[in-house]
Amino acid sequence: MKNSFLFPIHPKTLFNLGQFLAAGAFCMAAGQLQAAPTTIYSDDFSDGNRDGWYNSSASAGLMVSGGQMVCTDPQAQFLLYFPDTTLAVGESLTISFDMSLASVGDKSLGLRLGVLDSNGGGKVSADGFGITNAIFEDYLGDRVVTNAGSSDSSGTRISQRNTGTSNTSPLGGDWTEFGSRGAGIGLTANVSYPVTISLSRMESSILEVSFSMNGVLLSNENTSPTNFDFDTFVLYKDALNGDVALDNFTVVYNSIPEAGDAGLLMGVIALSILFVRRRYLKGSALPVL
Ligand SMILES: [Ca+2]
Ligand SMILES: [Ca+2]
Ligand SMILES: [Ca+2]
Repeated sequence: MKNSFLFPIHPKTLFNLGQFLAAGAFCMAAGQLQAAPTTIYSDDFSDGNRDGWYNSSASAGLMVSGGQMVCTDPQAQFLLYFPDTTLAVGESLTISFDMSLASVGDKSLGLRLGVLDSNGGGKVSADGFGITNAIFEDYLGDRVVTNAGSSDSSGTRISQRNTGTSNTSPLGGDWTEFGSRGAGIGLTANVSYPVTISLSRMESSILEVSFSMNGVLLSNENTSPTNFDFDTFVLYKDALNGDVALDNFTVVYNSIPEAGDAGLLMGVIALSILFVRRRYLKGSALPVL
């Protein structure tokens, strides 16, 4: 066979391989348009443990009971740290869970949900950290505040957290609002509601925050976001509401695969093979590498 020593693979085989790699490069490039969901935290509390959750009050106030996590503190605040996740353009983070209240109070801003970033600051590592704690001063992120009841002029609001020495409550303090509706969410006691909070980086400087619960959907764009990375979820409820129970808690990162480099490499290999095949079929000498 011609050039069998220098060219042990038949050129037609290489041509087919070149086509295959070119197709692979195209598919990987196209794959960049598709976000791939990865669950980075999940707990249905069936194991009896509240892994990773910390309570602002004494440990006994936050327990796993009946396959749910229940907080019996009148003024409840508890948090979870999940893997620090930075959103690129096109990526999103979705936090989903089921939530119920043993009784529903008509309290302005009486239910608060935050998706924050510890921002290089400290992290709580034990229960009893309090409603305020200096460790939270530099936390960034977003919150939804609402009235678990329905009649409330303060309504439901989405805001971005500002840092500062006075900002020692993770869900109180200084916030910049970018979305609202003029009513609470009208929960019924002892009904389990699916809750979803999604943060989507639409453009380099646009973060869309969406909140869904009990038929209420609030979705607004923050056009001056101060951060795109998150590692903390925190929930606060006022004493006018009864015990709060969470279940089926998940944090899902919808990422865009970093396929650009691999796709480019495959494309270069494919073109090289096609070039070699063309030179070979013309009877030219193989390129010296
Ligand atoms: Ca668990
Ligand atoms: Ca459960
Ligand atoms: Ca971070």
